[in-house]
Amino acid sequence: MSTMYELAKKKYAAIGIDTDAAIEQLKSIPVSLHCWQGDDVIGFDHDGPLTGGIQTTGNYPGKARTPAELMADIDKVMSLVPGKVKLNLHACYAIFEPGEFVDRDKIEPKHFEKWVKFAKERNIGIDFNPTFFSHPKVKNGLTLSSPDAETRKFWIEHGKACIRISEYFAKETGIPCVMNIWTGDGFKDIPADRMGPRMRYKESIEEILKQPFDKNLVKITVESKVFGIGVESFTSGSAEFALSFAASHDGVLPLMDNGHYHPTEVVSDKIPALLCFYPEIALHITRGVRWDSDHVVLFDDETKEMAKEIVRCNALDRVFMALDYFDASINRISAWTVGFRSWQKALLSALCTPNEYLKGLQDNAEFTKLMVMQEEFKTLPFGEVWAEYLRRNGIADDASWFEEIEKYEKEVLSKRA
Ligand code: RNT
Ligand code: ZN
Repeated sequence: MSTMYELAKKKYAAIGIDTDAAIEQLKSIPVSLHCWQGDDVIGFDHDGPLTGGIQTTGNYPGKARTPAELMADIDKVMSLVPGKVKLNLHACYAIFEPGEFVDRDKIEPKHFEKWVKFAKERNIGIDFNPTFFSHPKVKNGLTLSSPDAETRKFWIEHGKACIRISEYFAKETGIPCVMNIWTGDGFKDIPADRMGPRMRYKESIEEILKQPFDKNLVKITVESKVFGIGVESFTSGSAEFALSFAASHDGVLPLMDNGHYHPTEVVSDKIPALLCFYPEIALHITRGVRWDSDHVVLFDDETKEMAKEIVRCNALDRVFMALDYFDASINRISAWTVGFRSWQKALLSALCTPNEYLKGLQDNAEFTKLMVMQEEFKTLPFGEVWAEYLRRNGIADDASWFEEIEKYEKEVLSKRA
């Protein structure tokens, strides 16, 4: 054990923190790694661009073009991050046989067999997302909330197919699958009817939920969003809509993406509010810069605050954590790696915070001391605990991971011209 870590451990022990226990605990907590950082949210089931309320920017060379490339890239990331990975797939990442095409309302578990093999070989679980965007059947910007019955039907069938696939993932891997419903449905300009689309959205999700499934195996979540690119004035799946839907439907959980609120709202404050009511909740962890820009997650204040809330609410087993961002302007493997490591850092830092002691100060109204101590703890030698966590995960404890990426870029990514 390094002497530096030994010293850090003592410092933490003095404030009642067992850093060895924190390290052990974090090792077993799954965090979902989004496959879509690897190819700018394109997938394999269509040739067109990304459309429907989200946007990637940048044209950094080397994006994955095939399932084999994407899997190799995910492997590279997994070799550079500590902690327990779960794989997050989107329906548009279905893998067809050469010459085969199956539309989204008809996809089956067999189109994800290769992903299941990939997950099983790595002993990881899979989360899933129906893809309600980048498709010709998005009619006038609407899917499940469209006034056109045929359009709604197509997307309802897609949702049901995705529940069947999610259940297949859970059964095959032995790990429950979180299936998240997000649509970009909305309007660019002021609508004349706000309730109609929302009633249709509600009824459509209810139709999807008629697909029988085991609620212990598949966790359905509904993700809200305040606005999107091209849907600045109205979204069907607003925050109130998603929360109320989850609250009133058995087995449905709310999913909060921290890029999906007004810029002065913080998800860290919403986490404990929802935990008062829901047995489980889900998160998309991202970094919005002025808008839902999906920048790479960093070890910044709000990221730390979200992790702190999960830990101090004793809710690590009640919050499904998934990364969700896509930066196409920098090396994608690096984007993935930095984001995953940042969230791991935030969790470890939260586990190394004397939360009970600080709560005590708050309850005793010792607000001066609370501020003083919170500031004191910020400069504890956390870097040494993080380095030890990396070592115990078999990961280099310095920045050499980036050299690996530079090498991979030279040898693999640069050849994908
Ligand atoms: C979009 C939502 C959604 C997507 C993924 C790809 O704003 O955050 O979660 O990012 O489904
Ligand atoms: Zn999201």
